[in-house]
Amino acid sequence: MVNQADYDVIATKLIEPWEIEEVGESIFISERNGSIVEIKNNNITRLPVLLDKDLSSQPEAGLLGLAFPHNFSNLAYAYYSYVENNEFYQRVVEIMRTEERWEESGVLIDRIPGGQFHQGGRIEIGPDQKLYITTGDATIPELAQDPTSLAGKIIRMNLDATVPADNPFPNSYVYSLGHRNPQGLAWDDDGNLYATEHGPSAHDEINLIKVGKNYGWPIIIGDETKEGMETPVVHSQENTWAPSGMTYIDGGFYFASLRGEGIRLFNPNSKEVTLIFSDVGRIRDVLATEDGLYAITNNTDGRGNPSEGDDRLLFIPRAVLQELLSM
Ligand SMILES: [Ca+2]
Ligand SMILES: [Ca+2]
Repeated sequence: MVNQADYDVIATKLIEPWEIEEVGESIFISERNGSIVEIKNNNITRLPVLLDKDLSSQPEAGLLGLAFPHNFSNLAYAYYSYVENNEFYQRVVEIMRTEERWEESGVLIDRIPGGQFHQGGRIEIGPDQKLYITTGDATIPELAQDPTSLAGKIIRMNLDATVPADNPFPNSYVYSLGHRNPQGLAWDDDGNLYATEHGPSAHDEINLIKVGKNYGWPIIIGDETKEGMETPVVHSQENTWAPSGMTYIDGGFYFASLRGEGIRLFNPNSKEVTLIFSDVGRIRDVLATEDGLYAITNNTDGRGNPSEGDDRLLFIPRAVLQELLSM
């Protein structure tokens, strides 16, 4: 376990933070109410994001995923939930930074189904420079098995919003299907993609995502098997992790846990999952950098018990992680 003395508090009073990104000297954090916080050389600035649609305040919704191209100057990508004619949707957009704010400047994909719960919302640029997006089943489980629906999928697109020529289904963004509510994506050094997924009452999953495969929801859960469907690499059995963001460094996958309060380490060789950090409440996202592991708590969205200074950005040095891995 990481001890109290082994981590630092980098920022406090974040408001419903969702995702962490690092660009150059800056750490960016999305906040579900529609802001982006930047932390640079101990300075914290918060800019509003001007969006073309009315941000949804449904549970688990709002301004969610963020991704930055490697040549970032002022254009990035974001995933957000919105309301239109009393229907809930999500879209992935390009956002542009100006002096005073961020502004929506283009739409990459629209009308991803939203619902009462299960909005997905993690977006990451993969080692192949494609944009990967997790979507939830929007609380309509059968949509996850419908290859024509964008709900309950992992989606893959080019950064110009076209469909990659090597996607598994012709003219489709769908990369894998049969997901309930995946909220974490990370690649190992060999380019293997793993995803976390919220299961139905426990049975939370870590899946090795292979192109075009079906991950079973709502037909199989836990250890169940079925022809043509993938069983998770590991799942939480009768326990609850409520896994959200995931990251990879030095041979280990680290993932945030909400109801299972803390950070867990998934070892892809042993397939073991170990709680390595706790006692700060719910954790929404983690990000590994050259220096170590950043994590954001998630205690201010009504489902947690906020402590003084919540929500907070925490940092665990890489040497502390390496010591854990060697044990
Ligand atoms: Ca991201
Ligand atoms: Ca599954």
